[in-house]
Amino acid sequence: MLLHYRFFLLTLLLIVCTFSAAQAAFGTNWTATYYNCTDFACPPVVTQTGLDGVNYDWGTGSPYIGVNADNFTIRFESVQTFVGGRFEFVPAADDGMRVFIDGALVYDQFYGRPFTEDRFQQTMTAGPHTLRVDYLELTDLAQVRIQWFLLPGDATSGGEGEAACPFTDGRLNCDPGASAVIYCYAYGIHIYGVDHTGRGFPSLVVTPEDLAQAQQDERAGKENILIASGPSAENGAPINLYLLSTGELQAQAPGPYPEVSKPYRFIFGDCLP
Ligand SMILES: [Ca+2]
Repeated sequence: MLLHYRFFLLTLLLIVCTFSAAQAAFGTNWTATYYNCTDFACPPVVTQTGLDGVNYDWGTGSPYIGVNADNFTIRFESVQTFVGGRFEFVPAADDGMRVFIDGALVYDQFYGRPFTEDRFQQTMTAGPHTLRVDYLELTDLAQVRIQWFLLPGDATSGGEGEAACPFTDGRLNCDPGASAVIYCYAYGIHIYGVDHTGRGFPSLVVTPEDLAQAQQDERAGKENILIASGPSAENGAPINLYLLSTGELQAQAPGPYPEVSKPYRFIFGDCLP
């Protein structure tokens, strides 16, 4: 049934938006383990599981029952699935933090300091990666956050209205100025909204099951079927992926200036198994 979709053209209708980036949780199913010491060399007080994102501001208070208001540490751990590409990570903390990706230390500012937001870049292969964030609070205010954004890929060829863009590590559209980028994998399609600074923001994941359901709806006579929806990078408004009655897929990012929308067409083969 899915084979039918291998030959669809993917048309993107990309509309420029002008608002500030939306906040969102970065990563799912985080585990947080709390310690009443500043070096993790003491028994843990408590462990939380199933947390969405690492984004906390405790002020001068305790982060959890039984945990100190000062001189504590928290170890956040999770496994996140990335699309392949170069990412910018944005760690921020009062006091300090360090970050490990797949066990390798990639950011180390684990010391007393006022709130500081930093940035570092990391190339991620497609698939699951382990993330670990060690957070340190000494005195006064306590805050920790980590975010990551897909950076624009290397453009090679292709253009507006053409299907000439080759796959690059799964990426379908290769226009560095596009307001969304599409990655295509055996386990589904990932669409990232791109904000005005060029950072990619996870928008929606379209699974083979989503596409199969859309095909069922198409056979039932429905038209312009909404397959999936997710937040845009610019203003959090949804990026919608539709199955059109023409058999094309179309992504729409709603915005105030439809006259500047740019259509892109892609051969949708190679996308699904
Ligand atoms: Ca502090």
